[in-house]
Amino acid sequence: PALIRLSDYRAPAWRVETVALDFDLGIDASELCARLLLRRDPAQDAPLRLDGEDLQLLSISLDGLQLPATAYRYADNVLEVDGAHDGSVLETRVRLRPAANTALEGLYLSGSRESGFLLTQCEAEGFRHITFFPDRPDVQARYSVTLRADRERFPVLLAGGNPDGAGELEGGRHWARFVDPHPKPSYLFALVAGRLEKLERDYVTADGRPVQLKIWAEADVIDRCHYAMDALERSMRWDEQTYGRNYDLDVFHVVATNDFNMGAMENKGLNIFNAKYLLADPDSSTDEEYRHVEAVVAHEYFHNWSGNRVTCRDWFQLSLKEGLTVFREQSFSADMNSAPLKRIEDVALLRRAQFPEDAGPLAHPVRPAQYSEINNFYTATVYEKGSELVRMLAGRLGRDGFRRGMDRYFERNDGRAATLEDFLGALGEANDTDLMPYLAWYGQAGTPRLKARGHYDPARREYTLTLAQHAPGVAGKEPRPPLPIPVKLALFARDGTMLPLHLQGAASGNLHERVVVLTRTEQSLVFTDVASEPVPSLLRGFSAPVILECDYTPAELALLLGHDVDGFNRWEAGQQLATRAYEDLRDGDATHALHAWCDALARLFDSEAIDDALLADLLTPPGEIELAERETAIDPQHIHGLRQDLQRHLAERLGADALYRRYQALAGHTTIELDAPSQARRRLKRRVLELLHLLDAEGACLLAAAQYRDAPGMTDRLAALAVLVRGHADAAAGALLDYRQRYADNTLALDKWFSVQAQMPGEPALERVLALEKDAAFTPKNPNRVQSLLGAFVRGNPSGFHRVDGAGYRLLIERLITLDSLNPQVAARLATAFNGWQRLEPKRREAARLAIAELAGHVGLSRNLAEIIGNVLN
Ligand code: B3K
Ligand code: ZN
Repeated sequence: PALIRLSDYRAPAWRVETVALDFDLGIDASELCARLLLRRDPAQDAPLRLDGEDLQLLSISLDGLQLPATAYRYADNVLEVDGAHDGSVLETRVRLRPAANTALEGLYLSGSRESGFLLTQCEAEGFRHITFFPDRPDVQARYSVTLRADRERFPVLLAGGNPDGAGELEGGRHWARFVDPHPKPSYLFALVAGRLEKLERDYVTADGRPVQLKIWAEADVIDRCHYAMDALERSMRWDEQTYGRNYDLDVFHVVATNDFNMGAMENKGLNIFNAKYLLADPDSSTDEEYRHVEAVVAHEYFHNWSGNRVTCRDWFQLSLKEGLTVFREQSFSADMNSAPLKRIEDVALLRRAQFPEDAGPLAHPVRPAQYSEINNFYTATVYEKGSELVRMLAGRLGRDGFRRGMDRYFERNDGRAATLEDFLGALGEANDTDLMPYLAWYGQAGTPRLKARGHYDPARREYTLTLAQHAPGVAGKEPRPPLPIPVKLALFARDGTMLPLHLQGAASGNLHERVVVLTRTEQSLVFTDVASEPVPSLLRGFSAPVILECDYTPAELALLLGHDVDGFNRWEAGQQLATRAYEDLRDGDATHALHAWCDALARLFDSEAIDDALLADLLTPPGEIELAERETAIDPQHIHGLRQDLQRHLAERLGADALYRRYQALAGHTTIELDAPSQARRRLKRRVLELLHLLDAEGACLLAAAQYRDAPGMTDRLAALAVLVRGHADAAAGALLDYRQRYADNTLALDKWFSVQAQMPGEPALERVLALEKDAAFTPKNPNRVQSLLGAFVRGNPSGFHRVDGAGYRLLIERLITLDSLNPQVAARLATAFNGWQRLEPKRREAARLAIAELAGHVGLSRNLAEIIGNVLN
């Protein structure tokens, strides 16, 4: 398939000034008349070409005259029209088939024909499935949308923009019109029609605009939208206070659907959410899910400025809106909750999802240079690494400087389709500094490595820290120029206190922490007046998305784990120490790190001073995916076993008595409250129960069964269920049966029932997945359900999926073929589970290669799946 390249970008030859859409909505067939006022770029003489995929064209006219068949051609997803000029009005009528649309892109049906509703999804290129249009983000038009439908079947009619009239029609039909005063790209168009209930709240923006906030959902779940409404209000206030950004329409609609390809969508004035990220109540949502709802509500709301008011010139600039908006959401969540815990969670995600992506055949720069299918580039790299790049810039400019830069960026690019150069340019100019060197970060794939080594000279009381950066190797490419890498650092004395920093050549001051921006391949920093050999705490708060290599001794890491005041780096020291401990066990030749890790955690376990949630995180070693990243002949089952051993050692060191005591103390406080201490207690309780299970499976399963039975909310219930299922406990069957019945009508809760089983470790998982596919509630047509069963298995269960007999791989390719014919986006995402197969141990590698090659040879794969498989194989 053809590759689209950034270097081929040309401004559009034709733009659309206004567009009037007139829909006649029906489940099986909908008709749409689109009237486009066209503007021509006088400098280009290209004919009028509009995108349109699988559209049934009913009629076409130009400037009021029906066009003869000789005056236009529709082939290969392009409609070419003769005779148009600047100011022409093109009118097309098309017929759409929403109920037959299983790809969930364009106009489609959510739920059943009887009670479901119609909705649209246009990003990235879905609008061309709705009508003929220059479907690219640098064409921004003013929309007016009229919806007509049967009143009884479609009582609620919504589109983006402000309401502009509604009324009755003959034959039990009605209409509603919406006009959006803000020009927008086609990917932000949306409509919703059907039977929905709403929650409403009045809001007044800081600049005095009254806004009606309306959250819509099907009747049975509308009561679970209150938390989202609160989160929305918090997000709006925060963006006013932090960035001075106000909402800009009279209404803000948010709609929940069970049938959605991703998390949510920021359509102008009409956000559409996967119900998973909008509904929350204590009986069906975990604490983590509450946090996700808050984060995604904020993310989509923040897009109103970072994405909608200022959009992307082309899809290569996707991170301009996504990386920036993830960063804004992360800052918001840090302000609303615990900043260090949020940072830990985000970096853990980066390492689990983005680092492996960046280290394998699917690696791409934050600004890719080419793609075949843009939907394949909504990746952890564009989102999460993109956010890390913005974080570096924000750190570089400081709070006020970053705000100044963002004000400049919004002001200068409002209503425009911008590029990453526009972003760096505005931030830099507002601060009289050149940020263009950071562009290099956007253009190269791979995670850079940072090597640190320290040398202490007691006679001169000098400590020299040498930092060297290594770009990830790319065969046949010239060496890359060095990147700017901000390194936030501190020095610790051996008693755990922080030393004042006297950095040679830098302005003095009694600083205990500073940021040094590395700009060369290798740089040495000399600290003077250092009384004794220090322990450096580097990259504090994860100040740059790199892999740090520093040859700490286990005792030094234990010191940071015990004393670092940067919550993130404290956790980080523990992670590194745990990784060393893991290697001790793997290589079987030493136990220094293992003892240091267990001892340090045992001390913290008894200390009163530490927050329960942070303690829970400290007691958790890096996950199996992260541990695998460090190996070259990966055997996921072996890694699973070693990691279990590692945790068993820790549990033994903490001791059964202490663990039981702690569990009982935490269990005594069980509530469903969402305040931070209550959430923290639940998190630690879960962790303690898991550790207990490794020491005393029988005893822990009794506790888990009781916890399952008596749980006041989902966090405790699911934690208990997971311990039973993962421990292959006898009591698991009863609890699973109970859960299945209890939540028979609760789609989101049932998803977790599928996931928890798909993640049972080891060989038995595959048979369980096959059995669960036969459950009446399983359907390949619902993305959440597919994700909860197959996604959880292939991407969240390495020891279950990577069977040595290759059965996991064969299952995946069979399912991919079915899924691809229904929903290419879902299939392509699932296929990324093959990433990294080249580093499996030989047996599994060969089994994986055979399976992937078979799939690659299959005819008729979608462009989405073909691109992923093609890249994975290379
Ligand atoms: N912008 C959407 C993602 C669209 C994905 C298209 N395949 C959600 C978000 O990032 O906010
Ligand atoms: Zn986004």
